[in-house]
Amino acid sequence: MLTGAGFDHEDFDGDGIGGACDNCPLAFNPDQADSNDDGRGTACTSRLGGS
Ligand SMILES: [Ca+2]
Ligand SMILES: [Ca+2]
Repeated sequence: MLTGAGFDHEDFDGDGIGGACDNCPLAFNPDQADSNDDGRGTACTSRLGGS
């Protein structure tokens, strides 16, 4: 989806990625890393105990 820069959206975690584009809106992960490619940031999946 192309809704603009993405930085215009509210950035809940302050990582510079707008919530609409952030793969983990509530965790600071400016690299948007997604180690298991499930569409959710590693910063989120890791804290859920997934391995
Ligand atoms: Ca963010
Ligand atoms: Ca984030």
